[in-house]
Amino acid sequence: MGRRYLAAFVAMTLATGLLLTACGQASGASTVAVTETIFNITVQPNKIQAGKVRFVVTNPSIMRHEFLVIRTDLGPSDLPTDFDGHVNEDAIDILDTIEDVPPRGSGALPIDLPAGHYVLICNLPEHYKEGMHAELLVTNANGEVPTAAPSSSSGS
Ligand SMILES: [Cu+2]
Repeated sequence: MGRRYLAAFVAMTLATGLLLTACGQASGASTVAVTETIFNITVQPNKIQAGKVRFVVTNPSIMRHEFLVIRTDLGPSDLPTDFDGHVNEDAIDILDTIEDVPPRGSGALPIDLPAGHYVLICNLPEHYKEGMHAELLVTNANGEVPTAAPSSSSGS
C-alpha cells in the first residue's frame, strides 16, 4: 500500500535533492548549474564568490557538448577564433574542461576559482560560433571582480 507513496516521495526527494545539495552540502563549495543546449549555455548563478566551485553541467539536448572554463577579460563572444570558428585554445587561459557532456547526460567539475572574469564555452566545431558561450563573475572578499592578473602575455 505505502509503496506508491514511497515511490513518489523518493522521486520528489531526488528532484529537490539537486537544489538542496547546492545549499546544504556547502562546506564552502558553491554549486553552479550550467545547461548546454543547441546552441546556448546558461549559468545559474552567474556571479559567485571566489573559492571552491562545483560546476554541474546538464545537457538536455540530443547533441554532444563539451565544457571549458576560461579565465579572460574578454567578452563571451570576443575570444580569439581560428578560421573555422573554433576558439584557438592555445591563445586562451583554460583552467579546466569536461571533454564530454553526452546527449541527455551531465557532468560535474569541481574546481577552485580565484576572483576574476570567466567565460564558459563549448568548443566543438561551430558550437562556440553558434552561441555556446556564457559569462561567470567571481568576486573577491570585497565583492569586486578584479581584471586578469598581469598574466600570460609576459612569457619568460
Ligand atoms: Cu556544444
